[in-house]
Amino acid sequence: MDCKPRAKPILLFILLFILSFIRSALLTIHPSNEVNLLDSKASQGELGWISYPSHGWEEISGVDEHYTPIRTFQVCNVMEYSQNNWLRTNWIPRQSAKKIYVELKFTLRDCNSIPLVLGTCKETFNLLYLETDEDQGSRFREHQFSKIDTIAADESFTQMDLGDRILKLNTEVREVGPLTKKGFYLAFQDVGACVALVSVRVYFKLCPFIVRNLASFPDTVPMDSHSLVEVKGSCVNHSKEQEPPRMYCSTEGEWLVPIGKCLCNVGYEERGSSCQACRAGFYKSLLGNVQCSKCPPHSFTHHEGALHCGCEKNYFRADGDPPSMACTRPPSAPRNVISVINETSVILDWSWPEDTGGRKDVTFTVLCKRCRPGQRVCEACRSNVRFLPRAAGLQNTTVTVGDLLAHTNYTFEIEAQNGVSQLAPTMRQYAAVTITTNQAAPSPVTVIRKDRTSRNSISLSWLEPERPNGIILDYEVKYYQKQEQETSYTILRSKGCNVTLSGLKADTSYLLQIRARTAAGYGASSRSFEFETSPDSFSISSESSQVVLIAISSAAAIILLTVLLYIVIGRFCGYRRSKHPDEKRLHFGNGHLRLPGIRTYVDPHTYEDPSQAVHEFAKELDASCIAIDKVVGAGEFGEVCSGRLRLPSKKENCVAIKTLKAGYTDKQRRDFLSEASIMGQFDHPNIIRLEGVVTRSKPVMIVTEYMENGSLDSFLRTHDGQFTVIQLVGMLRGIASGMKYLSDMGYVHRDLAARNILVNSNLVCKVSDFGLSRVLEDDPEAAYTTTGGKIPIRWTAPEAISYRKFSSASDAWSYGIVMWEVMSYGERPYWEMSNQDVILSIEEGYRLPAPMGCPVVLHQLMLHCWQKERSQRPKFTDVVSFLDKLIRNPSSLLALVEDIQGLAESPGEVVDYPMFISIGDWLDSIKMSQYKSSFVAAGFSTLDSVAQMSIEDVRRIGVVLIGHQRRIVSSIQTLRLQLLHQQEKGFHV
Ligand code: ACK
Repeated sequence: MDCKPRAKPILLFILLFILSFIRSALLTIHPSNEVNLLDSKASQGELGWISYPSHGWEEISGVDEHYTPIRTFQVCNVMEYSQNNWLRTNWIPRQSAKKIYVELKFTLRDCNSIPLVLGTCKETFNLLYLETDEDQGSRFREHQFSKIDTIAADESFTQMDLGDRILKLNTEVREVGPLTKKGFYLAFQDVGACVALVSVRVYFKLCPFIVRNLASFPDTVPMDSHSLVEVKGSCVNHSKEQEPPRMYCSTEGEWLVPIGKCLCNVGYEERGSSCQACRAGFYKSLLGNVQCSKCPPHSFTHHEGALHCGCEKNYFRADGDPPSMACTRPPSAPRNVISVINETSVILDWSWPEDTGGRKDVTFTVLCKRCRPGQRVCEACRSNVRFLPRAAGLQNTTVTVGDLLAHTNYTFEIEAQNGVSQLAPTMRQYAAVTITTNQAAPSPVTVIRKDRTSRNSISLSWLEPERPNGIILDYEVKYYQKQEQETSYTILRSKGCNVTLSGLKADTSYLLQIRARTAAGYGASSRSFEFETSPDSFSISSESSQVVLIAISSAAAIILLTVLLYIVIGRFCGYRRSKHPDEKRLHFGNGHLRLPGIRTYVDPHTYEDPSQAVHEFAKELDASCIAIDKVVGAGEFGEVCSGRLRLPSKKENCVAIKTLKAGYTDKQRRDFLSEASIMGQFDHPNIIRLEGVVTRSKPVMIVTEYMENGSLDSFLRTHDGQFTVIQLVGMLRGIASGMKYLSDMGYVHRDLAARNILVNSNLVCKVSDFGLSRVLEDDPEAAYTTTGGKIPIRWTAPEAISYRKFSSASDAWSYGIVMWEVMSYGERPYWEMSNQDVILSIEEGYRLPAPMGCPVVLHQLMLHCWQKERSQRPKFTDVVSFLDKLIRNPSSLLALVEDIQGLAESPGEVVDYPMFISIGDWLDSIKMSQYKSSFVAAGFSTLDSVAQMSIEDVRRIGVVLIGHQRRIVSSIQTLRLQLLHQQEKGFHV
């Protein structure tokens, strides 16, 4: 609706009407909106008015009510009949007045108070006027005057009043208009009253000059009629019209209905009714009647009237930044860069910069440089290096870089950028990480051919993988009967592209998968191929059957002989190894390993002379190349120091030095050095690297790479809550990758725990602690079991505790515990529960609840690692690829265990573990029995009600210790998980 007053005169009229009622509240009435044309009081001398006849009105000097001298006129011919006394003012110029007001102040005597005047005395007089264009001097003609009104008194006075000098003054005002001539006279006609004219004031009304809404409106004379005068305002200095300013001048000399307004220019603010320049240190960038604002942080102005503030040194404003925004600067470098190398790709992950420069628009750019050995300057990477999701403008703190060259050094410079980075090229900072890629594993075998089939053997051949990515060391052929569904399988290794599977059942379907192995490890398995052996009734001619029979019998004899030989040799070797029944070899479920001879871990104890093993796997270092700086810890055999290793023609490296304390026995020396013999066999970015040993001088030393952040458990405890989930997963991925390598090598660690993981400055985690006897001796966590072994109970799988069945699957259990340690920032597994209670509750099915803030998927992976049936635990290769998927798809980590709603959709399976029956059982299981009565007293008497509890509830019922609160809350989360799972299965609690 168009509400402009011009367009809707009726509306305006109504508005004016209403406004006229409320004008005292809304409108300003100028106190001096009356302009005098005549004021008799102002004249000190004679007024010189004409009296006719001369004995009528007479001019007298007197005083007013404030005793100010005034000129008055009196007449009091009350005793005589036919009075007609005139008093005429001087000629009064009209000026701009259209309508005038005549204000008379007078006293009039009450006829009753004068004796003997009955019939002649009057109590009124007449007011008249005459308009002329010029002063007519003393010329006076009665009939030319027009009567304005008869004036009567409201009050009269008596003798007594006069005696008391009390004046009863009447005031009467009359309007006269419209006036058209240049001037006028007023006349007072007395017809027999006793009247004293104390003062005469003639004025007109004016709408006076005013500034309203920053527009000035000049003095305006109102109309003589009741219509309003529309007046246009002009904007005050330093302001601009927003909407044309207008007002209306009423006949009463009042300004009505302000419309439109002016706005102060930029750099100026409204002060009083003018626009004033902003003071120094303030600015105004917008047109409008807002106040000047203080310069935002890191900006200033030294002059007045500023439109915006300039930035301090080293602070900037980006193009789109509003003047109200603080000046900002480029962010500091990203922190805690970690790299997870996967063959020829690397996942980089980092933390947000400490200082974002004061901006929210931080993105990250990753620059890839390839560094050749010996060259000081690195060159930009080839353009075919792939960045996922991209190299520049990253909003998340992770990127995957693929298609790198194998065995090549790369440096990645990760720069945090914001909207002002371009403006300050010299202030830009980046974090750099240098990595060396591994070799890419071979691609899968895709073409397999069946060459020959018999009743119990199949000969196959295949083509080399399309991308071998290195020299193929051998192929692994895994096969099993189709109907047995992989529960029992056999693995063969073949150096060439063919193999014969023998000892098969006749007329049976077999499924088979092949994978190639290079120095980079195994490639992905081929898809499953299906083959069938020939049926029993396979018909052959009697002649040939004899030949076949002879051939079979001779083959059987040869096989029998071979088997016998194998058993004899095996026994002999077995005897030598029987000192270590927990042989560190891969276990393949029910399957069996054949064709050894490829590079696997060699147990140093199988050597006649263990020092021979040391020299085979560890480099002897000259003690003069090693400088010890300080002691960083204590090991079982002596001190652990940090220092530097400078090998001839190599650059100096920081190293850790484990020393063997003086006075050792031969056995201690052997055990000490066995760790080097084991470590020296490994070469993996997530396994602590052996630099060498010193055995030819004293002290005997083992020198390894230096890990700046020490052991993982204490590192996490001192950085509680400081990492992103992705960073924690990156660490776990590194550990899993190291463990995959160890399990592929056939090495079972047996003491995998956060205390045995070391962390370097890039947050890369490496598996360490490989001593043979260390599980028995070195580890303070190890305790004697009923079977006599010394075992770190909290980290060890039940079958290893019960009957010393150590395997990569028992390492997987320990890995689950390490996951729990990492996600809880170094919390002690099972808290203060005794070892015996841990064993019992694990046996009863209890599993550690998810630590606070732990993503559902990670807790499920933990639970998967803690499957009672060891064949059902994940292989490390599966763990690595699962964690890689999580890192690539961080949104999968968003659902926390607290976030119970997310569970239904979360990937993976909820592992089944037992339900508690009562609050007491539940609290007992987490060693929090002391709170039983607190729970019950607060009304939490069912598991359902406990599952609804928040951390506030836990605090409210009186759990004060933070550690206890944490334990109870994380256990409540697990309880919810269980309840949900039980409900899904239709159980009622
Ligand atoms: O937690 P830490 O500082 O890290 O204390 C233990 C201590 O020696 C006894 O094992 C530290 N340590 C062991 N190996 C290394 C290494 N390669 N680099 C740095 N510190 C190490 C460990």
